[in-house]
Amino acid sequence: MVVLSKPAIEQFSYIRNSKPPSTLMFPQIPLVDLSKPDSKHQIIKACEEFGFFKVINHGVPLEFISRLEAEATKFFSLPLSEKEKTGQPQPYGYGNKRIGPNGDVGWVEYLLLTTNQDSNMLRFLSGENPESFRFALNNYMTAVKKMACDLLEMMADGLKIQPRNVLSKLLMDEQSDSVFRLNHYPPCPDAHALNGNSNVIGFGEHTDPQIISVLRSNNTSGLQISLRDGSWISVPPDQFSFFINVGDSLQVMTNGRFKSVKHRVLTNSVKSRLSMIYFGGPPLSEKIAPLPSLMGGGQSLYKEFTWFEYKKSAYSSRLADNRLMHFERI
Ligand code: GA4
Repeated sequence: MVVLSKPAIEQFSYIRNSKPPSTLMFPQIPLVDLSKPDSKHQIIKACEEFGFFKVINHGVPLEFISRLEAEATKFFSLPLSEKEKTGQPQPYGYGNKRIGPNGDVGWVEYLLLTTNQDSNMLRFLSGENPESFRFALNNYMTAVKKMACDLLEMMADGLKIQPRNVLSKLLMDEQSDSVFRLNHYPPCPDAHALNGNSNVIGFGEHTDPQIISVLRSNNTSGLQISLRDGSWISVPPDQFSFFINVGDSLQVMTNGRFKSVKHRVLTNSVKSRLSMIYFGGPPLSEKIAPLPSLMGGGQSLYKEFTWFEYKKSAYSSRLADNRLMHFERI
């Protein structure tokens, strides 16, 4: 997967978009500076309008980021047979082109890990020095989880919900069903390159099922988000910042006030893209329902369900499916 040749690309022509995607560079992606006193209001606005924003002055040490990036690059440069020792993704492990269990494919290889201590996959990591990979992962995940919790507390404040840890406690719970993903998109030279983005799908359009996702990538473009009108905007890469997605569960907990954002990744025609994503999820037994103070005396837009039920249904869906539809009240 690391060295790509033209015939290899043609072999996987089924992950090509039939027509070049229509993309817009505007409007601007909301930017939240965590060092500013009004950042909680900016977060609320961004979650309502886009379900997506970029964070600067986040407090995650750059050393943790570059250390994990170096370890991930080393891992993806290993021979395929070594990477496969990590185990087939069921759903956790090393995956190549196949995403999920229902036939989705992309021009991507990845490592999908659970962050849950009980079933901690980090012990299966292969490579020359799994210990230093594990160390880098643990440092990075701890710092990013802390930032995700801070953001959720700022959201609770901005929404005037008490207690302020009502959302963050779900990620802090020992049983939190959070996931970590490293995605490597090898360069994909393509005749229809658009501003450095090719029209080959790296990771197809989808929303994230969890509460919040925290993404960091290297300086290679490819990520796009969908706006309400169905158009796609390219997110300029920024290796020093984080990008935050509202997940389906947070959409439900805010009774639709925050929108989970549809996004996708197009491959780059010349550069490799490497992204690291923390998906903050609740414990499996947690009921996912609108927070009472956000109902304003009105009805829940959703039927009641647990995270286990939602996850089970997600794993029988295709990537692009609208997973929340089955849980909406008519
Ligand atoms: C999308 C968000 C996360 O990457 C993920 C993905 C998961 C997987 O790759 O195993 C899913 C996808 C994601 C949603 C629908 C199902 C499950 C692939 C798929 C087709 C790890 C997650 O939690 O949901």
